[in-house]
Amino acid sequence: MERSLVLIKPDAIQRSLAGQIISRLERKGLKIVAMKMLHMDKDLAQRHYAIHKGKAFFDDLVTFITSSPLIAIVFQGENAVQIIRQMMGETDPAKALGGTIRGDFGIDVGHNLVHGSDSPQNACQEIDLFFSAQEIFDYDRDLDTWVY
Ligand code: IDP
Ligand code: MG
Repeated sequence: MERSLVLIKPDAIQRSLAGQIISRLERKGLKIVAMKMLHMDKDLAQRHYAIHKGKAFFDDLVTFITSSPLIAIVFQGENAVQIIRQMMGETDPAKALGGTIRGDFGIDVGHNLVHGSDSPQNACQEIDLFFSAQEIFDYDRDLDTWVY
């Protein structure tokens, strides 16, 4: 079953939107298999966003993501990566459709509330940055009979 790394970013925590964002993903049927609150340090931020190194917004991005604690979650489900990207909406909240997390709650591209992995392969690498194997839970939910 596919997994995706979701970060409830510092702006979402500061604005008390964590519960609503997690709830949306949970209600979709996605299963939480790992979760922790942490304050990202510069090293982890630079590794997580390594692909953006050299871009104009990189320094601001690292400053923002390390500015305050966040919640890291591994969600599991069929097509979890694509489903979460759709539910997040476009990177720029000004362009994200209503009904998406960024479309409903955000305004500025630098404060877009949530991260979700963009491919199953990147999801595996990102999950490894945040969680050890022992921190990821393998368990059954009775309701999966009704989700799938
Ligand atoms: P994504 O989060 O939708 O995958 P990416 O292109 O991977 O978007 O960019 C990573 C993060 O970098 C974005 O979520 C956003 O926080 C930030 N970012 C992207 N483009 C800009 C920009 O033009 N200005 C400021 N921040 C940006
Ligand atoms: Mg991305």
